[in-house]
Amino acid sequence: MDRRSVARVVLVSFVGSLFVVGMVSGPVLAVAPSNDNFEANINLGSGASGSASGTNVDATLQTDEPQFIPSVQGTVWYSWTAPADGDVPFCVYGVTLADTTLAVYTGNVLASLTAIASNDDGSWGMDLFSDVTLNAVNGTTYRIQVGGFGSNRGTFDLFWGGDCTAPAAYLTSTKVKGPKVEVAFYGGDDVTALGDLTFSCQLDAESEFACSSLVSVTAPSGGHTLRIWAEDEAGNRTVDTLIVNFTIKSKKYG
Ligand SMILES: [Ca+2]
Ligand SMILES: [Ca+2]
Ligand SMILES: [Ca+2]
Repeated sequence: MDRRSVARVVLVSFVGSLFVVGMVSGPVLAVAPSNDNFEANINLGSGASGSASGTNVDATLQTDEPQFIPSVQGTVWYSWTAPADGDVPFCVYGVTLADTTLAVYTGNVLASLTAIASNDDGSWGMDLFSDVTLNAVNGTTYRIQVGGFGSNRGTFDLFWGGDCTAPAAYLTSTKVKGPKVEVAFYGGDDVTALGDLTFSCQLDAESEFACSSLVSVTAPSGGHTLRIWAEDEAGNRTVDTLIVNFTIKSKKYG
């Protein structure tokens, strides 16, 4: 066998081996996010505010990993160092991740972390996303654990240091009295104190007006819609409009 033939045999054997390796390895294996493990956390730096996009697809729980509720699964990790003393909100919103969890710890060893704050479903609203407010201490490094509730996996956005989201407006009661309707409502927000929220109302297609609970409007007989929005101190406005449908029945008010 001349040198060229030997080279050809070697090449064919090598390609054959690759093929066999390919056959043996079978389907593409799941690849966990780079920050699946606590020790490989992504450093967010020490900015007073910021955001990061991530995923917990194929993320796992480690041995000795803290779960603030047993349903915390599929976790990924971040670190952030406080640039000053003070309250700093952190929130995580799912993009394709339907039900998030969020917990913050201090410490350098997974098995002996100190829990600082945690949340499953937003403390200010009624969604499945998560937010906490850290009473941050200048120079302290916080370990941030983003997870999925149970089997929930997907992509998410993590925010800190700002007013994370728009407030929500909720209905308490609706009372029709003759030509008037009285609507009681309240708001919820992640940062702004409830007493500092402002509200706008709109009857049917008329102009918006500043309002507060209890709002009373007069309308002719027939069906009507009152729309209500809340606004927080950062100017975020309710995404899901509170819609109150009512009917003025008395003909003498028509
Ligand atoms: Ca993990
Ligand atoms: Ca949740
Ligand atoms: Ca807000």
